[in-house]
Amino acid sequence: MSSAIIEDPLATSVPSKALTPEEIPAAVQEELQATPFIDVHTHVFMPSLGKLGLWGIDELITYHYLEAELFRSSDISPEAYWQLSKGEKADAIWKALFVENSPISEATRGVVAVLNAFGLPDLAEARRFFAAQDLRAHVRQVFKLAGISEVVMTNDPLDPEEAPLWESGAEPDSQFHPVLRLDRILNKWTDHWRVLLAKGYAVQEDAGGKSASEVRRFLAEWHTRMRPVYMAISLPDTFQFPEQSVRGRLLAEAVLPSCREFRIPLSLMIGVRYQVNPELRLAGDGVGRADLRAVEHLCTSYPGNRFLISVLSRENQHELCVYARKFSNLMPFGCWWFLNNPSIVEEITRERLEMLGTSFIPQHSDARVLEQVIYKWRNTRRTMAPILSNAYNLLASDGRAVTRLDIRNDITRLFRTNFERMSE
Ligand code: HDL
Ligand code: ZN
Repeated sequence: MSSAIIEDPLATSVPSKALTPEEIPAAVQEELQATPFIDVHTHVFMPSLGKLGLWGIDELITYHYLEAELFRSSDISPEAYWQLSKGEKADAIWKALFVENSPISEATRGVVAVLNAFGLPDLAEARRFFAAQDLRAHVRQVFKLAGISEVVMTNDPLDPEEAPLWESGAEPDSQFHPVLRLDRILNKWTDHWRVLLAKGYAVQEDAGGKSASEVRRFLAEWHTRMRPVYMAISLPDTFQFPEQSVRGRLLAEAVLPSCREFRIPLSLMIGVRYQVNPELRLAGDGVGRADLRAVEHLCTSYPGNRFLISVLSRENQHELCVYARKFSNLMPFGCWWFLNNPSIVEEITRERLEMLGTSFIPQHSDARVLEQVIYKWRNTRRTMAPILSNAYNLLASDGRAVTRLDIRNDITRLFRTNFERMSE
């Protein structure tokens, strides 16, 4: 993990005098702005992974969040839409969501914010600008505009496009941390066990026999190759653990011991109802309330494992906070996917601060297109500022002086150290 780029607060002229209630909001804003964040879950890729990485205006506009919104504001059918080229898809979305209607949803406003960040007046100018960019220089500029020092990727060792790039030695990048994503193994074993078999792992269709130890060998080989900062899986709202299933067995006998061996967390993102509308493809997933007793069992039965957990249902958030109070090996993170909207982020973040203090990770971007980090982190800072100011004003009015150093240290813990310490 790269060291924090913020200078030692004590070495700067950060005053440790008590702030007045009137001074707190500005201090919070400034410290949020000055602290580079770690983005703990994204779908962006380091430049050495080539075309896997999505960036530029046509990718921004054809983000699956916007594709879902298109079909509510246009007569085009999904079937017709999928026949279009990337540029034609972007044109259709731009017309429906940005010209014929005001782009006031979270995802449409995000594109406006990115265009504004680069001073781009329209789609044509934006296309010319992005076409002229050198990717590596552009990444540095985008991270600077987003106020992030590094991102965590999502890397799939069974993706036929991505795996060969790692196997042929993709150049690592200190600003892009790899993650071993396990959905194809744990959720889609029947579709993928033969790929492992063909690679020389003695696995079986029922995941019996040596399958678990062979999956563990596979994970060890990819840990050596990729050096992931954690392993991750997305899970349905029906997720149960323990469970007499392939997923239950491979989690218990391969993934959890492997994470302990390599001293890296396991990230569980729970609550997806996959493909509730398959016509929308990547935009077709929904949300369901999960039974978090599976989390309770994992944290209780595997005290040597550390869990990064995000849940997709708003109704599960309070339970997750309560579980985090019971288990110090549980780190709640982010306001995931359908929750990443200011109205819900505020509710979730306030209850986390009230119940957990600064012992959680408030947000991740889940960015799929590079430049999305610019608006997703602008929005996070904008939503966080009044929440933190309110918390500090309550603290001050209850009798504890608040200094700028307190604020800086808390923000550093929330957006950097809580994550960095998960992999120590
Ligand atoms: O499984 C995941 O990591 C989710 O974040 C999905 O990628 C989802 O489609 C998404 O992009 N959410 O923001
Ligand atoms: Zn994601």
